[in-house]
Amino acid sequence: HAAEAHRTDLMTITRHVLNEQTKHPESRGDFSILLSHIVLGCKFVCSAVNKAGLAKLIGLAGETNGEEQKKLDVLSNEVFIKALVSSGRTCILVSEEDEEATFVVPSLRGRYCVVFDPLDGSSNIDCGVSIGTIFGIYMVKEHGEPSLDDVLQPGKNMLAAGYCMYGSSCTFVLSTGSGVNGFTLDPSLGEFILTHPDIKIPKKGKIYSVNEGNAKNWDAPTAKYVEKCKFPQDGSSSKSLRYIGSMVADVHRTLLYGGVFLYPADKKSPNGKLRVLYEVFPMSFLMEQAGGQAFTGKERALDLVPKNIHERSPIFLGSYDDVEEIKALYAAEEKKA
Ligand code: P6P
Repeated sequence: HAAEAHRTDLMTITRHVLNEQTKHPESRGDFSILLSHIVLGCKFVCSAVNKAGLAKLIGLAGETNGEEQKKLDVLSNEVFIKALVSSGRTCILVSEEDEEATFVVPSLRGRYCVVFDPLDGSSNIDCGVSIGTIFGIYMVKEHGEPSLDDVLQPGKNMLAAGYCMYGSSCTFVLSTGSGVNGFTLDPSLGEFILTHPDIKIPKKGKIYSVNEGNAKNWDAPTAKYVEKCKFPQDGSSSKSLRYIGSMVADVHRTLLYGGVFLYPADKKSPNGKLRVLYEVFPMSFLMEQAGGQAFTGKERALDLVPKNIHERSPIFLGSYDDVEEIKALYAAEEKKA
């Protein structure tokens, strides 16, 4: 009967969020409405990505912010901006695709600020590697006109964060501050169904995930840690290297299987490559909510206060014990300095 009940008791993402909202009686359902618009955007991108190869949607759409843009990037960004503005629940939007933040017109303004990368890892579209949408949600600070201050908040102030991975299936992973849950799109229903309740990352893992091609530019603690993964001195077996080069895919594997994902600083890019607001913060938020942790090389990632909306930061995230080892190596280096 349990299996039967389970099959007929469809826990959709909408129902799940409504259940969560009961913990916040003060909310007027605004968050659920906002989330339903993010989910709508993800459903659109999922279908567009799946058709990309056929519809020849891909192709270069010119250069901006230093990276080649594929049409799907631009399309996805427009869909999310329009969905979020029309939700009537947002007031500032920051997108990886837009140099400037979007300030919503007063008539459609709400209390939430959304930071997002509409299609992270898009350089992988052509070869069929999983890519994804990453987002974080802040509450606007109580004051008059919305300003960039409302989005230049430390990641620990986020109310919610998540990603949607477009791969063999479409998986939506979300935390609203009380744990992490995973939902899988059932295309026949057009609904995300709860498939990974209360995800917890293993305390220690056997996988490390980093672009070894940057090894010549790493600082000493990172170099030492990776060396330790490959040639453990304590007789333990070496770790496996898994690196997909698409953050959502690498982080999703880390969340489910354990281990650690690193995008360190290096001599060429002293702040690493990944963006604070819509890559580092949401993934760090999820890792902490799943019992893991996230470190920048200097501090807890969620304590960082960004100074500009496209700021980058080094990031070490994943299983609690693995990140502890990295923190110890940086602390030892600090002592020498
Ligand atoms: P690298 C993809 O372009 C991305 O922004 C992330 O999704 C990914 O983790 C990272 O860059 C990969 O960077 O330098 O290893 O190719």
